[in-house]
Amino acid sequence: MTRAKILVARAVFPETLAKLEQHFEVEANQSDADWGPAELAARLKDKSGAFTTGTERIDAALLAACPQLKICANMAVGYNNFDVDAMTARGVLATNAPDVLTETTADFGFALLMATARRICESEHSLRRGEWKKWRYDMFAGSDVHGSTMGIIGMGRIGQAIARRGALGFGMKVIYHNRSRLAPDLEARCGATYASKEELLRTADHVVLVVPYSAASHHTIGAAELALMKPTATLVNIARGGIVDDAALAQALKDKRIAAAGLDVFEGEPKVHPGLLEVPNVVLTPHIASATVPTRRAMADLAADNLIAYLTRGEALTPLNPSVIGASANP
Ligand code: 8YV
Repeated sequence: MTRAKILVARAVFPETLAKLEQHFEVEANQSDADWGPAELAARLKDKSGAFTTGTERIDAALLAACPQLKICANMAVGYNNFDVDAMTARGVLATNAPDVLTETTADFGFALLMATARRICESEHSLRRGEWKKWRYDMFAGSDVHGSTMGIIGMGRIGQAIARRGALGFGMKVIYHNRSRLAPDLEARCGATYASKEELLRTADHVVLVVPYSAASHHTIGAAELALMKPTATLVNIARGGIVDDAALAQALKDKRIAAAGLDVFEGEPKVHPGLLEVPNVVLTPHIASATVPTRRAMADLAADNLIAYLTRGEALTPLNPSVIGASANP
């Protein structure tokens, strides 16, 4: 039996490659070379499957050049790099990697919130620069996390996991805003109450963004929203670049319009808005919210298992466009 050909578009754990090689003829990118869209399309031309991360754009132009393609498995829960409608139209299955990263990503969201509110990075940088000569009553005095009000925008699995940490572990009042309101029992389990976006921005001491990126959520936080926030408030973005207008945020931080921000994602990353690099009251991390070894392994395994399940059995574990299964002439 001939084995299906797949492309692994980025460097992955050697164990992930070995697992895929048991089932497929694999072209890998273990040197993690930067393939632009044209090279990605050229390499995918004769492949049935693609193992992608959040950085590879799968759109109508690429799909038109890759007629053999049947599945793209994303090693990420977010899938704004996929044009799912175009994939569905072409009969290409899209899968993501939900659930396995929920708790790890929520841990990181909380860590970023703590680091931001308690000025951990700013004070550490100052210490390293040799500026700690004596103690002072107001030295790096930040804002409290326990007992404060946390406003979460985007109340999916990760938002809910952050809410539970805040309500149960830190005695926070948790309010949230989401496209649709959670069922009352779920709200109770998260210790969270629904608020309008405006009410949330006006009243929260800490605003945490966990909303998926789409055209509708572009610049969920811009100058107008920042102007509604308390001057003592912090803002944390672990969602996607583009959810925040980074230029407006850099200006708000410079003007001390809000106290501080913690950012794991950026518009146009890995580029970071220069204004954000200039201000001290921001914690910047390079998109690592899901980066623990066990979680990254679980994400890679899930993406690999989706490829194996679909290309060998016509099944999928976490499909985004399940209508394609069965409808596709030759899974
Ligand atoms: C990924 C993420 O590590 O899962 C997501 O949506 O943002 C991260 O966990 C990143 O997208 C690389 O695939």
